[in-house]
Amino acid sequence: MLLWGMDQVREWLKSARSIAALTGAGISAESGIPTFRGPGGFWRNHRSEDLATPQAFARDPSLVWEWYDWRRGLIAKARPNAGHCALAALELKHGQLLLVTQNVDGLHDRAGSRNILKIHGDIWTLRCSVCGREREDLRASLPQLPPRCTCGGLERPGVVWFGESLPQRIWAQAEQAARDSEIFLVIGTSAVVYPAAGLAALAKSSGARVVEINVDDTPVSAFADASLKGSAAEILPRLMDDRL
Ligand code: BV8
Ligand code: ZN
Repeated sequence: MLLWGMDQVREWLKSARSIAALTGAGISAESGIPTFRGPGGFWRNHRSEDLATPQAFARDPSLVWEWYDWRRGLIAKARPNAGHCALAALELKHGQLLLVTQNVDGLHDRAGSRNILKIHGDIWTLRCSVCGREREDLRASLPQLPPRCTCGGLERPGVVWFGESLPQRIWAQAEQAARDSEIFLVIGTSAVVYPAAGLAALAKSSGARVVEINVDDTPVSAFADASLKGSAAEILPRLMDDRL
């Protein structure tokens, strides 16, 4: 299958009526946030996937909260990078960009993106595990771990854990965005976590051109129309730059 290069992708983006993008941990790597499966994918010898589960929280809520509090601290010190900013600029310029992110770090928001579907939730949201009350708490380090709700219930991070279903309405919008897209960008994701990883194939089977941006090959590389190898913070600004 013929693979297209940067220039062709830039042309596609200029003429596309609808663009959707799926992002993963790789887009935040250059902001100093460890990815899930890269070298930083471990915390105190725990696999991320073992800590991000309802079972781990039931077993040891303090340990799980120490991990999330550590991640919140890292993210609070981080800044959106050129990759996040390029997507925010594309949304502004194009108006029809829908951003589906697996990241819970909030860096797309801080970069100025607005049309964001957070299919795995948000680390800055806390939810009571008893009454379900949700609140936003932006303090980098929480005064009390685990935090408690006004009802006395344990609060948990407002993220989707492994074995938990994604928020239905947001997921339905993400699937529709994949179906409606003419260009579907797949940026910085290893494409192994489902159902998110299935969006690229859904876009492809709905007639979209799939463009992957990753430093490495992934299962999407096999059917992408363009697979641009390199870092998101380097490639995305160049794709958006019409002076080039
Ligand atoms: C569910 C929030 C219904 C929490 C996360 C079908 C087949 C197999 C398994 C399943 C299946 N369906 C369901 C499952 C189970 C499971 C799953 O997919 N397991 C995997 C591990 C096999 N899925 C679920 O449990 C989902 N729920 O299906 O509910 C149900 C329920 C029960 C049973 C059946 C069905 C819920 C999944 C969501 C979990 N929550 N995050 C938190 O963040 O703490 S997932 C989390 O991990 C992230 O959000 C993200 O989605 C994923 C990590 O993946 P990536 O973001 O891609 O990051 P990764 O480190 O892997 O890769 C980084 C990539 O970037 C690499 O490719 C690298 O090369 C690249 N890169 C690095 N640097 C750069 C770069 N690219 C560009 N520039 C750079 N600079
Ligand atoms: Zn409560």
